[in-house]
Amino acid sequence: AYFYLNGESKPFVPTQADYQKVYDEIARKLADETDYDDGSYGPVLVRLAWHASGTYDKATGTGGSNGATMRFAPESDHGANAGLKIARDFLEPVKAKFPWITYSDLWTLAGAASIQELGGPVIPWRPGREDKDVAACTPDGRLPDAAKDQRHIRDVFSRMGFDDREMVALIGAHALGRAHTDRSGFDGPWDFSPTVFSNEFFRLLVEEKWNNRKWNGPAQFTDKSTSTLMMLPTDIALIKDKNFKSHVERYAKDNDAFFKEFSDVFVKLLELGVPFKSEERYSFKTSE
Ligand code: ZEM
Repeated sequence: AYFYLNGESKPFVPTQADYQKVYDEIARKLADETDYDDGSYGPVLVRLAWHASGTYDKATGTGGSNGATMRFAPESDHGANAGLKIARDFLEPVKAKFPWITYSDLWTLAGAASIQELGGPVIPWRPGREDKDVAACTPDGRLPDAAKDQRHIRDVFSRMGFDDREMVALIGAHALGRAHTDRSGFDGPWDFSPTVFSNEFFRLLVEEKWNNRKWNGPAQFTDKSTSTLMMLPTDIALIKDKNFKSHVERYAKDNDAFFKEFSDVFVKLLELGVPFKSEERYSFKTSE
């Protein structure tokens, strides 16, 4: 990535230290701007990184984080991407401050930074994505539909190249954030600490009793103890399916295993379809 700074003839080649500055700027904004949802933009940034990457199709090599085509309609208007303008807008001042970084590197770096800043594992990250134009937008329907079952989860995630264990680990990101009726139609947080990355989602899945919520919205589940939490039909599919459930139970018991396996699979997600020139990944320093 060469970037000519104003008036300078030397190409600017960013180093790990330059990317750490971008990380630090995102971390600073996360700490300062607490006027959102449960006090953090982190969850919606994780979702942006995931939706930018999860369009990947192994068979055709199309989609994925390379390109940042969600900047453009029609992709920005896909139903699954409702609400993600908030995350893209949050990152605009970071892009303005570090104009040499591509949007596709910035969005994925912000996802990695948010996982770390919210108490999750280190997410080794490498640069090299390039932004593409509107013609590279992916067709609608590549991201999963929460109303469906385990067959749909396997269809969508195996198209990206993931196995059962990786699918369960990835969906463990639902420890973070919440659903919004004006975005997906679903409503509520998955756990009691939606701004802390942990295995709480898995613990609640196995330890709590989940009933159908009686309401006017789409079919979702609510916890018997407090009726304040929610699970999507696809989340409940993780305990209905025998093989998925074995991983849910393992992660519920072993947070270290979850952190390790989540980090590996999130790295893989953010890199799907990217023609990297370098093997080297950077492990960013988490802020205090
Ligand atoms: Zn989610 N996700 N997701 N997810 N997701 C939502 C929110 C968040 C599915 C899904 O339909 C939904 C993964 C997998 C899957 C996050 C991260 C990751 C919401 C609520 C829905 C409906 C949106 C709203 O209303 O704001 C389905 C069906 C999935 C697979 C079967 C994976 C993989 C993720 C990351 C690795 C995060 C962090 C959120 C919370 C966003 C927020 O704004 O708080």
